[in-house]
Parts: sequence; C-alpha cells; structure tokens
Amino acid sequence: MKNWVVRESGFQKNYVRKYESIMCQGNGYMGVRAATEEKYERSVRYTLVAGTFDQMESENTTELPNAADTTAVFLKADGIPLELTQENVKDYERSLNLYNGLLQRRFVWEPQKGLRLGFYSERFVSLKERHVLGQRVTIKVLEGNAALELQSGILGGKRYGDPHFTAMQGYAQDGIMQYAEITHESEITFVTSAVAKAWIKNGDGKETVIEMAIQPEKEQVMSSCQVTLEEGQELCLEKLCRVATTRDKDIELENENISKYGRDVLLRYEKEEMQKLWERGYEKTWEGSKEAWKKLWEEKDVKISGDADYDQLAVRFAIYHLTVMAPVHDNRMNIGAKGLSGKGYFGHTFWDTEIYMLPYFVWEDPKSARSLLEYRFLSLDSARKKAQESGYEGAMYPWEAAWITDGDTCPKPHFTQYELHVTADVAYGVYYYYEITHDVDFMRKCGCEIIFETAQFWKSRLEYRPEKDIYEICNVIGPDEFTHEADNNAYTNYLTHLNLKLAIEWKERLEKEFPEDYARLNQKLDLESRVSDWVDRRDKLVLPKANEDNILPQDDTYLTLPEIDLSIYRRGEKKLRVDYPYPTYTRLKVSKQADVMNLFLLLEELFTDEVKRASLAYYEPYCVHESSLSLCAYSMLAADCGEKAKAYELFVGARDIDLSLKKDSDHGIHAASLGGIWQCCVLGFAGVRMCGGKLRIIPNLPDNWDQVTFRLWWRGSWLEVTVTKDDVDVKVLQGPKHVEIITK
Ligand code: IFM
Repeated sequence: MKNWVVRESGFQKNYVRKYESIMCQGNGYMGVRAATEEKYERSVRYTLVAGTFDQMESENTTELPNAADTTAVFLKADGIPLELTQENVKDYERSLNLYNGLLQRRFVWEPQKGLRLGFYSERFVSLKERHVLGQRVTIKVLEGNAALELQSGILGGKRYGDPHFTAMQGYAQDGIMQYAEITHESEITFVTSAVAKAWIKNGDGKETVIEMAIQPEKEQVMSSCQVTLEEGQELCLEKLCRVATTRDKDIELENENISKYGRDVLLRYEKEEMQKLWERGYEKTWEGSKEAWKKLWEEKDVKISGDADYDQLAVRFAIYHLTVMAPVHDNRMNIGAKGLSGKGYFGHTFWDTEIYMLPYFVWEDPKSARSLLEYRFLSLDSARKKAQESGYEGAMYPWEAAWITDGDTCPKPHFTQYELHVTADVAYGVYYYYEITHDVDFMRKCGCEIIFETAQFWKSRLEYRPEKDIYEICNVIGPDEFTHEADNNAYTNYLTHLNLKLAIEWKERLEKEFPEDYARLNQKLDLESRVSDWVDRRDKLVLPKANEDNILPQDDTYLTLPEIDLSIYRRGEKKLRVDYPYPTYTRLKVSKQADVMNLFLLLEELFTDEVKRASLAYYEPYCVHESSLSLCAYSMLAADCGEKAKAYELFVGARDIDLSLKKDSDHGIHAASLGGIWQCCVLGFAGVRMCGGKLRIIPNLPDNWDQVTFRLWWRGSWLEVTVTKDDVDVKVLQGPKHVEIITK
C-alpha cells in the first residue's frame, strides 16, 4: 500500500494526542479519535457526533460534547494492567490505512519476565452506515502462561471534565450493552449500543467461545471475561457498536425522558438495529465500509507521479480527513475548524469552510458542497438577529457558528464584531458554488436570499465620507488576525464589492427568469427599494489599488507600520505574542497569516501578474505563518506567480502541519489547512481555477512532480484531468462534451 498508510513506528507517550488526532476515524456523522485501547494520562478519548452542540457553563458558547466511548479495552495479564513503557514494549506499530479507513495496532508486550504477549487491534467507523463502528482485539501468548482479564464495553460518565451529560445510565438486555445520556441544555439523547463476543483460539485453529459477563452501571456498561491461556493460544474479542442521537434525521429516536421511561424505551429503538447488525457480523459490516472507501477513492483520488511519495500521501491524507470530518448528510450541520477530531474551537465553523474546504467539495462532490451552503441558508435567521443586535440590517454571519439556531457562538466578542469578512466569504462561497455547478435550483431556493441579505448587511455597515463621496469599511480585522482596527482591508472591501455586485445581478436575473421567486423574495426583503442602495455602495466603495511598487496595500496603514526583526518568530522558535503582547503586536508590520494573497486567489482576474508577484515578495517576509491557514494560500499564489521552488517549499510547510511531529495537532487536525493541501495540489500546482466564471487550467508543477491526475465537476460534466509539466489533457467522462477551458 504505497503512499496510503500513516504510521507511528515505536510507542511515543509524548505524542499520544497528536496521533489520536491525525489517525482520527469517522464518517461525517461521528469522529472517533484514535485513542489507544488502554488508558494514558495524556490521552483525550473523544467520540464527537456532528451537530450535537450543548451550552458550556464555563464559557458563553456551545460545544460538541464527548459522547460515550466504545473503543477502550482494559487488559490485565497476571494482574498487571496493560500500560506500555519504553522498556516493556517491542515491535510497536500503529497505522491508519487511508485507502480503507482501518486503524491497526500491533506490538509485543512483556508485562514481566517470562511472559510475552502479542497484541493486535483493528477498528473502523463505517463509511457506509454512519451509525456503526467495529473493533477487533487479539492477544496471543508468545511466551509463558497468562491469566488474562479483559474488559470492553461502553465508557460513559463525566470524562475529561466534560460537563455536558445528565441522566447517564448503562443498560444490558439480551447480550446488548447500551448507554444513554442526555445533554444538559440542548437535551439531545445519545444512545450508544454494543455487542461483544470473545473466544479462545488454539494453535491448531480450534475456537472456544467465552462467556462475557455484562455489568451495567451509571458511568459505564462493560462486558468482561477472565481466562488462563497457554503459550500459542489467543484470546479474541470482536465488537460491533452503534451510536444514535435524537438529533439524527434518519432515526426515529424520540427525545424520550430516559429516567421516566427506563431502559425499555431505549432498547425499543436501537435493539432491533443492533440485532440485525450482529447477525450480519463484523466481517460483512467491515466489507461494506471498505467498499464505500474504495468507491470514494475511485472518484476522488489525486494521483501524483514523480519523486513525490510524501506529497502523494499528504493529498490522500487531506481527502481522507475532508471525508471523515464533513457532516454532509445533514444540512443543519457544518465542518468544525478541527473537523470531528478534537474539541479545538469547540467544534465551531469559521470562514475556513467557504474559503478553504468548500472548493474541494464543489469540484469533487457538489451535492455535499450544496449541503454545506444550505447550512448557511438555514442559519440566516440567526445571522439576521446578529445584524439587528449589532445595529445593522440584513444578515451578519457570526465569526464562529455551531448549531443553526445557536446564533453567535464566538466566545471572543472582539473577534466576532470585527472579523466581518466571514459574511462576504459566505456570499463568495455561494458565488463559487454557482459558477462551477450552475445549480440554479440552489440559487432560487437558498443562494439568492443569502446574497441579498449579506449585501444588505454591508449596505448598513459601510461608512459614507461625504467630502469624497465614497464608502469605506473601517475598524475591521481582515484575514490577518494580527492587524486590528484596520480601515479598508483590501480583502474585506473587494469581497464586499463582489457581494453587492452579485446582489444586483441576481436581483435582475431573478426578476427576468424566475418571476415567482422574485415576487416571493421581493415581498420578504423589499428588493425593489434595496437595489438602489446596493448600486450606490458598489459604485462608491473604496477598492484599494496597488502603489507605484505594484504592492496592493493590505489596508490603509499596514505599509507604514513599524518593523521588527521577525526571524525567530518566522522560524517558529518563539511566539511573537509572548514578546509583544496585545495590543503591541497589532501595531507592528507583521502578519499572522495570508491576507492579500487570499484576495488574489479568490478574485485573480482583478489583479495583474506584476501586482501579485510584487505583493507576494513584499508580504511574505512579514508573515510568521502562525495560523495553519497561511502556508497553503502563500504556496498557491507562489505557484500562480511561477515561483515553483518557493511554492513547493511553502507547500511542504503546509503538508507537514498535521503529518509531521513538528507541530502539535493535540486539539484536533487543522481542517482548513487540509482543504488547503488539496487546493495546493489541484488549484495551485495543477493550476485549476474558476476564474471570473471560466474554467482555467494553467499548471505549475513542482520540479519533483511529473504528472498529476484527478477528476473534476464542471457544470454538469465529470472531467478527468491529467496535467504534466507542459501539457493539460482533459477527458469528459460523463455529461455535456463541450467544455471550454482556458489553458494559456
Ligand atoms: O479561521 C481561523 C483564523 O483565520 C485563524 N485562527 C484560527 C481560525 C479557525 O481555524
């Protein structure tokens, strides 16, 4: 399996959390961190179910709760609990196979002299059946005789200080273990079910089933067994589980009060499903998931040839995580900044979705992209409320979003009132999706309303300067989160301009082509009287221009800010904010992340190559790339500018954020950066873009890549694109044959 497997070779206690995140499994419905079967102090054993947000008492926000865990297995040999140290473990390897989603662990454990046990475990979260997980564990006696005690089941309770659950209780009936818990404020009932079997396997292959005793308690429900094995014998455990909640659309799990109705109510819903699952068995269930992954890779793999093994692994790693993190089965949910792999940023959604991850879904899986945008449509009322409460009109999307009715979930008022560009980013996402898919149905039902309401927000937010007859956007934080109180941040102003322009254009188009939709929206939003204000603002909004050195100013003052020596911060040896605490760092010429570069990437047709090149050379040395959103954006722009070596160097930096041990991923993977890695390969190096409504493919492959092949969706056609250093070959696999492509 060349370039498909992420490995941890040798047990490293210090990196327990890193590997838990990067080897996280899931299917968009749930994410299960790759916690080891046995417990370690640093471990963060999370199972997160998308969209199940609950209010946190300690912070003024909602977060994803940590659901009951099905993956822990407690093993004792001759009374010694399994806990690996550098001394007692050999031949340790943990691996995540991206091709089929299987997580495997194997090692030899020597609990005491004369006793050696071979440990093997594997688990999967089904890509085919979103509620299902499976796990196998085998312990083989390699030397000596061993009295083994094994415990496995469902661990609930208030783990890791997770305050979200009440009414927790374990149950057992007919061999099915079940654990129920209800979130405190959002009152979502979680039901986790499991069935386990254990058996002894002799050296000659003969198997003897072992009776497992099940003990339901308040904090857990565990099944256990005790056996004495001789050298050559194996103890095997197989377990199938389901996770369901009252948030699910596809399960009739009414939000019954568990304490009132008791276990029969719970079992009534999930018991039948568990019985079916168990009858089908582990092997067939796993096969189903494996098939689903195979199909996914047939469609979505990006194949790189050349001296590029690690790059190949990285883009697959990105696609794997984009798949397991995205709750595209339910349009009331969106992608968190850490996917479902950790509680970093509480599971909240940022502009990361529209600008960093949505492109992957639009080009590769437009149905899922639509679902992600429908989430913004379904959040419109919350965004309207936020606008109103902030003294504005229309819809103002919050900097951080969670459940569609949670409203503004950003715990930092400073950011949510100033990082306004998220509202224009959502509108940009609609534009991008529409231009690539031509999904008019989406525009009529959802997209237009988003565009009109966001434009109306900007109409009320712009500041008029009568002396110059212009509009400005003052006192914002642009993408670069180190620069505060910025006036006319170029990124924000240009995207706002596009937002206003789109509102005017779509108003006209709806009126002409879809009069019924127009009448409906006009009645609701009074488009007729709004449009003149949009035109006025569109025509008079300040759009910063490049200076005589071809540098596009990030905002009105950035170019004149005082400079400091940034070398140690750029090398990552120290955090700038430690030496220059707030607000000092906000008044220096230093960027946390790409800002103007993002603008060049989103609206490339508006800027000349000279401006892009000069601005890239100017800004990059002032950027400390502290945000994981930075390197990928810089890499793509460098590729656009033909600076291949620089583009590749920046890409390597982005590639290594999660995949190498240099940076921590303890609180979860860096979702936007993973979207960025896919973008670097397909949009950056292979040079695919939606540019002003046209498909453009102008490659800039790095020296070590010979060829890259992938599939793309463009307005009803599936294309297979193969790019070499000096050629672009496009085959229409399905759909309309005539596709216009700009290649020069
Ligand atoms: O949205 C980003 C922001 O741009 C930088 N800080 C982290 C956020 C979440 O990823």
